[in-house]
Amino acid sequence: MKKILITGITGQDGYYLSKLLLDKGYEVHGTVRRSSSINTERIDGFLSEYKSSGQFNLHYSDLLDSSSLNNLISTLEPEKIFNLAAQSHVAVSFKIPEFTIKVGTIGTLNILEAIKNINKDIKFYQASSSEMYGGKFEEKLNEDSRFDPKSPYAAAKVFSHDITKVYRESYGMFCSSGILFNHESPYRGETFVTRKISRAVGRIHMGLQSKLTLGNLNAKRDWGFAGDYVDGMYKILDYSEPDDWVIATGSAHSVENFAKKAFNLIDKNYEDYVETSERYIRPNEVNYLLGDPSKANKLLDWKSSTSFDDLIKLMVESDIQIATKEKMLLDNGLIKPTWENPVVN
Ligand code: NAP
Ligand code: G4F
Repeated sequence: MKKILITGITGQDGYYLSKLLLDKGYEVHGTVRRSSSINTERIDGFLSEYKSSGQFNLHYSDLLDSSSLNNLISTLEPEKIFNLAAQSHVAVSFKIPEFTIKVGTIGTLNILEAIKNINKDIKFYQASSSEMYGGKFEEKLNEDSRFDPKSPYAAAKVFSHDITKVYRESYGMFCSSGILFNHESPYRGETFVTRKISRAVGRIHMGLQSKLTLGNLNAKRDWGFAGDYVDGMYKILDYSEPDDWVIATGSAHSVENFAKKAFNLIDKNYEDYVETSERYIRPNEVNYLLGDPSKANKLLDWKSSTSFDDLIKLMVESDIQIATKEKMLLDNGLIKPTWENPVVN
């Protein structure tokens, strides 16, 4: 069975990519960080489903621990490595810049060095980001557009994007970057804006929350479905040549529009519930991100297949189910009431 290593397997994309690869018959290995509480919630289902077959395996590591990465890569010699690990929250990157930058730069370098020294045939995928563009102008962004990072997170991603290209060109290694625009799902972290909204809509629907506090409602993003985007990641490493690829839908919407549509699904007017606070305004805002995925459409035969409205519906319906369970546990005194708005960023 062909082996794949995924860093950041416990995250949103780690879940969807694992699912795709397990369905294709790969032996999936992922790195997890030690934490004081269990952080494998998204992938626990795979752990039990593939326990006896050994098709799904987790290993302790950290992108900043080159010894564990070297041991793991030399022991497994995977066919491909998907580097999804990052401190991926842009607002948080202003609060913990040193950690965000170390993981987002040295972390990537550690893997590239390990591949170079252990087996140059291992294919490498770098999770680059549309944040690298900075979003100052209302333009469609492609693989040749200029980077203008606006946060420690984005600056680190630019470094990793560039160093991936350096290893590709210097050592003939198969190193590709997917410049992914925002992608969301019911598995999205609760402090990213789309999930923060869908979670609040679910809780408001069940009478568990009364207000939703957001930051910049005018920011626009090209939002797609994570399940579609991991297919793009797979196709990027399956292509004949290593390269850089934009993965996006080609449409941008405002945060306000996302909120309006999400509240419409529970027959409520968002203006009655959404308030704004300076607390969620970033030191430097990325106002507008719109991707041009023509190259991936044409050469990878990849396209986003979930509409904006369907994505919102998927997320809201899932969060109504979660809020329904939460209410039942609360009503039976099995959990304590949480504070009104359970998310911090
Ligand atoms: P996510 O849900 O935040 O997952 C991030 C993953 O990285 C988690 O598994 C996390 O582990 C792990 N991680 C963090 N620091 C680490 C470290 N020092 N060593 C090893 N692992 C570490 O992010 P995502 O949405 O799945 O995104 C996946 C990747 O794509 C990230 O690199 C992100 O920056 C990039 N990206 C995402 C988007 C998007 O819209 N989702 C768009 C473009 C690019 P814990 O669970 O232990 O925290
Ligand atoms: O959901 P966000 O936090 O995502 P952001 O900053 O675009 O970053 C995400 O997408 C990137 C790809 O472009 C990834 F690389 C990155 O790892 C991450 O997955 O914020 C989206 C927009 C921002 O303009 C933000 O200012 O929503 C605005 N916003 C308004 N109110 C808010 C809020 N964002 C958050 N997180 N929380 C709010 O209350």
